[in-house]
Amino acid sequence: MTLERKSKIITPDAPVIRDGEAILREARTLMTRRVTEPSRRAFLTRTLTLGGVAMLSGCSLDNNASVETALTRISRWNDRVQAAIFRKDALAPTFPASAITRPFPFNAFYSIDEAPTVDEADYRLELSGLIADKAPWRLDVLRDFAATRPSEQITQHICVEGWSAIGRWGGVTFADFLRRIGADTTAKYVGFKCADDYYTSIDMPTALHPQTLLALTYDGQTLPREYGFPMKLRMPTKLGYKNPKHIQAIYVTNTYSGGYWEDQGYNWFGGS
Ligand SMILES: Nc1nc2c(c(=O)[nH]1)N[C@H]1C(S)=C(S)[C@@H](COP(=O)(O)O)O[C@H]1N2
Ligand SMILES: [Mo]
Repeated sequence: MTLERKSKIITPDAPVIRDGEAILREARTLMTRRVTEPSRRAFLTRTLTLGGVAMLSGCSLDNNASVETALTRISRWNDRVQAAIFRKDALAPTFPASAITRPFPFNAFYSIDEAPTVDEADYRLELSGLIADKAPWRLDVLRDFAATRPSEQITQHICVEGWSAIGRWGGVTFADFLRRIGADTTAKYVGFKCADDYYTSIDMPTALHPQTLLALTYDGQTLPREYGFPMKLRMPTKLGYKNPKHIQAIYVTNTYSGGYWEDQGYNWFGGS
C-alpha cells in the first residue's frame, strides 16, 4: 500500500519549504495534463516559471503554506480548464473481452483484507440533497431497476500510482438513475459517501456522461467485496481515485465537497 507515497505529493504540513524545481514540476503536471496538443504543451511547460506560478495563483511562495495555496489555486484553475474542455458525448475507448486484465488490480487506502464487508440484507442506498425522491434503495430493487436497462462496458482504469488495467463492469447508466430519482441535473456536483469512509464528488456533466455507470457487477458476476460491493461508480473518463467503491450515500449539491485524495492535493476534476 502506498499511502505514504501518495500523501507525500502535497501534504498540508510538509516539513520543509519546497524547492523551486519541485514546485514547477508539480505546477507543470497540473497545468498540462489536459493539454494534449504537443506544441501547446511544450510551450506551457517551457514558459512556466516560479514567477508565473506566483502570478497565476496570486501567492508569494515565500513559505510552505503559500506554496500549498498556490498549487491549490492552480489545481482549481486546472479543474475549470478540464471542465471547459470536457466533451459530454466524447466516448472513452472500449476494448474486446480478450484485453481484460486478469487478475484485475485492487487498490484502496488500506490493504485488500481490510476491504469493508457490506451486508446485503441491511444495505440501503441513501439519497440526499437536490433530489426529488429521496427514498432509500434496497439492493434487490436497484438490481431490478438496472435489469430493465442493462449497460456494460470494457474500459480502462488509470490509477495515478502508475498502473492501468482493463476491466468489465455492468450496471445501469448513472444518468438513468439520476433521472429516475428526480435529481436536479442543473446542480453542479454529485457526491458519494462510501462504506469505508472514502468519499469523493464529481461534476454534473461527467455524472450525466453516457459511459458513467452505476456498476453492480464485475466481469458478469456480482461486484466482489474488494472491487466495491455492493456498488461503485465507474467512469472511464476519470482517474481511478474518482471512481468510488462501496457507495452508501449519494447526494446532489451546488456546494463543493472535495474528496478523500482531493483534500490532500489531488486534482479534483481528475480527468483521464
Ligand atoms: N471506497 C473506496 N473507493 C475507492 C478507493 C478507496 O480506497 N475506497 N480507492 C480509489 C482508487 S485510488 C482506485 S485506483 C480505485 C481502485 O479500484 P479497484 O480496487 O477496483 O482496482 O478505487 C478508487 N475508489
Ligand atoms: Mo488510484
